[in-house]
Amino acid sequence: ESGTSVSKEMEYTITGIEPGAGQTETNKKAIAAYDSLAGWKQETASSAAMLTALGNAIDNQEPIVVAAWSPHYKFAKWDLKYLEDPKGTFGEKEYITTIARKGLKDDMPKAYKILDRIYWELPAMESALLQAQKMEFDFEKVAKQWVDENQETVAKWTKDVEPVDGKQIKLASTSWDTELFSANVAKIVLQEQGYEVNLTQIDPAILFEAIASGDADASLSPWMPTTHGAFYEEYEGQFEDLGANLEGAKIGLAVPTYMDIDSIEDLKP
Ligand code: PBE
Repeated sequence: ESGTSVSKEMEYTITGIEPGAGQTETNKKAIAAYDSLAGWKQETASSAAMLTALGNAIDNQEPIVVAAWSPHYKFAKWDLKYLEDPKGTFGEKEYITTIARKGLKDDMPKAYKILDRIYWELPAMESALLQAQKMEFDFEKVAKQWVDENQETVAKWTKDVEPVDGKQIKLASTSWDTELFSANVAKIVLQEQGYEVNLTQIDPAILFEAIASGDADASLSPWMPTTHGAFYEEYEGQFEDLGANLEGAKIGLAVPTYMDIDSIEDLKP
C-alpha cells in the first residue's frame, strides 16, 4: 500500500533543517514517539537545503517528508499539507514571543516599551515573507520598505515615546525568515528613535544564553511553547517575557499534496 512504498522510496528519511534548530529536536521526538517512524532518520543540513530538496522532489513528483513551519513562503509557493500529528508531538499552535534581559525595562524604558508593542498580524507577516522572496531575502531592504509603507503601525508602536540620543541596544535574532524580518523592522524602528542598534544572528540555544547573561538586550525570535520550550525552561527566571509578537505559527512534518498520506501514522517503518 501507499505508505509502505513511499516510505521505502524516501529511504525512511525526514528532510530536516539546521542541526541547531528547535524543530530538529522536535523531529527527533516524533521519530521516537511514533511506531510508524521506527527506524526512520532525520537528515539535517539547512533550511535552504531542505527547500531545494523539496523543490526538486516536487519537480519530479517524488515523495518527500520535510520539517515544515509557518508562517513561511513555502506554503504559498507549493501545494503542501501538514501531516496530522495525533500524538501531539509538535504541539498545537505556536506563538513567537519577545524576550528581554533582566533590567532592560529600567535601563532603557523607551526601547522596552517599543519592543513590548511590536506585534504582527499573521497575514501581514505572510505578505512580508512573500515580498522577501521577491527581494532575494535582503531583509534589511524588505524591513525598510515595510516600515516606509506602514508608518501608521510604527506610529502606534512609538506613540508617546520620546526619542533618545544614541543609546546602544543589542538585538539578537535567529536566522529564519520571520525572525530576520521582525528583527530588522525592530532595528529600523529603534534607530528612528535615536538608538544605535546592533543586530546579531545566533542559534536559539545561544540566543537564550545571551539574553540570560545580558550579552544581548532583547530578541523577537523565540517560538513557543514547543519549538524553543526546552531552552526557555532552561533559562526561565533569567529573562523577561514581553509576550507574543505573532500568534498562529505552527511547526510539523509536511508533504506535497500529491502524496496519498495524511498522517504521520500513515508512514511505515
Ligand atoms: N523554525 C522557524 C525555527 C524557529 C523558527 C521553526 C525553523 C526552529 O528553531 O526550529
